[in-house]
Amino acid sequence: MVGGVRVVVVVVVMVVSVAGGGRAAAETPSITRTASVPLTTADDHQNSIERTLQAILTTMQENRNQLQSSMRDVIRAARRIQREVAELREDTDLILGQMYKTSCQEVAQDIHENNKGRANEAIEGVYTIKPPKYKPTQVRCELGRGPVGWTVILFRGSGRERFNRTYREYQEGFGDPSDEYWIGNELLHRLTSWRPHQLRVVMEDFTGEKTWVQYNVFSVADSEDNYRLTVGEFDADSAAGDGLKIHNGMKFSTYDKDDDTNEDGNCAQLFGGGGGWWYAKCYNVLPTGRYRLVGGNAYGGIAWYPWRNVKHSLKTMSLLIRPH
Ligand SMILES: [Ca+2]
Repeated sequence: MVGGVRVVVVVVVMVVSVAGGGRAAAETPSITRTASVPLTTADDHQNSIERTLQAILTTMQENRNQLQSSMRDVIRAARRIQREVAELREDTDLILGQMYKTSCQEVAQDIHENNKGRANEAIEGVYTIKPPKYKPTQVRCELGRGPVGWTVILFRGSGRERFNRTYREYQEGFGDPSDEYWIGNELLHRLTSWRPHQLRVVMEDFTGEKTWVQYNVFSVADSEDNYRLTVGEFDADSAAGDGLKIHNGMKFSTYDKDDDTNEDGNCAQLFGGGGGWWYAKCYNVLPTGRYRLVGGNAYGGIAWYPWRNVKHSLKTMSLLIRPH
């Protein structure tokens, strides 16, 4: 704005006259009047506006600075809280870690030490374990006479539990650790990624014949990798054959999540049992199959090929793991 500008107020008065008697309307020419406002008054008015605007701008700048400063405080506080929460989590993990054993192997070692090295009876029971960075969880332990403890990750043998479950349920685990149950894929990952583990499978058919196999490598990947199975170093002394060969390297699939290598369908849905498993195209071994009260001759039951025909349901099956 330049000082001394003449402020002119233009008043335009439009007078419209309407011709009567149904004739078309006619416009009367506009009359323009101009009026001068005294210069000093206009300058004062302008200065006042400028002062007001300046005051508003100053206030806005102050508010902006204050807001920026508050934002910085909030960000600093949020970072501090994040750090404190992380420390608290670590502390909680440490405290819980002192309260619970990390695996059935540690439970066995603890009992063995309390017995001052004397051999204890082989026992089986439900214990609470807590691997690092995972919640305390009840699991079934099979403890040997020496400092040897196996964690049961699956048991079949009563038919009381339903195994056609969702991916989410297999992830979390389900069932009763003192009876039929699945330990949960997330816990399996935590246990086997923390330390190298071996796997033992013990099974029985309906004639009462029993057998076992062992693998010296067993681990389960994280959820990002769909809990992919790594199983190997089959123990040559095993009493039955290597059924898990085709399952090695497979992702975990359930009836609601198909990650098998069968392009023609979802193995978990195809055989009527609906159990989740590391299906390939589709299976030689199926511990999560349908529980049948007799061996039978149908797909979808609890199976271990090559010990028994893949259509021959078994009476019991336990999967156990141990760090080594
Ligand atoms: Ca498929």
